[in-house]
Amino acid sequence: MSPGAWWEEPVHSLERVWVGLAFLIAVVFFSASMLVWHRFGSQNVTGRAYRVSPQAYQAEVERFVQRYKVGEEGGQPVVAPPPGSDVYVLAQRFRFYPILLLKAGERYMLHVASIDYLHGFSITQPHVWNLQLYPGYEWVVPVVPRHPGTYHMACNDFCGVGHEMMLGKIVVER
Ligand SMILES: [Cu+2]
Repeated sequence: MSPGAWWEEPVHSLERVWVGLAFLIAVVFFSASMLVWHRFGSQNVTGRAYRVSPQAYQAEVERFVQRYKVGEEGGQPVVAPPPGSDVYVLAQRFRFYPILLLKAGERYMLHVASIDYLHGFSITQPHVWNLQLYPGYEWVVPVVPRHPGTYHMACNDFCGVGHEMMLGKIVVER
């Protein structure tokens, strides 16, 4: 070892301890964020998207509405699907269709698609359901609406004159 070459000295045992501790903390935080937070956190929902034609999707939504319709509100059907089932929302300029009536704490498979242009589907609090609806693709997202209340999803992708009035409704009952 040449004189003054500190970098060639062996690592001190305390330094090994500190490196080990830092590594352990990194592992703990990584696990907490990737495993625990993903399971219990209130971040945005995740799902899969499949190719679908506007006609096929519209027909599917219509079947869903006919099957579980329980009423009407402002010219829109109110649909109450059973817990555990597939539920459908269709987006088009400038509305979301139909109105959903869901049970708090139950799991649903939420299908959402646009049948014309690019739209957004955004509920922010307390459920974070934020999806971009690219025409030709159908989102299938497992959701559990935990909090009873009335929620309005807004279109958050500008889609033309009338975009600002594009609001849908989901009612979550106890
Ligand atoms: Cu829109």
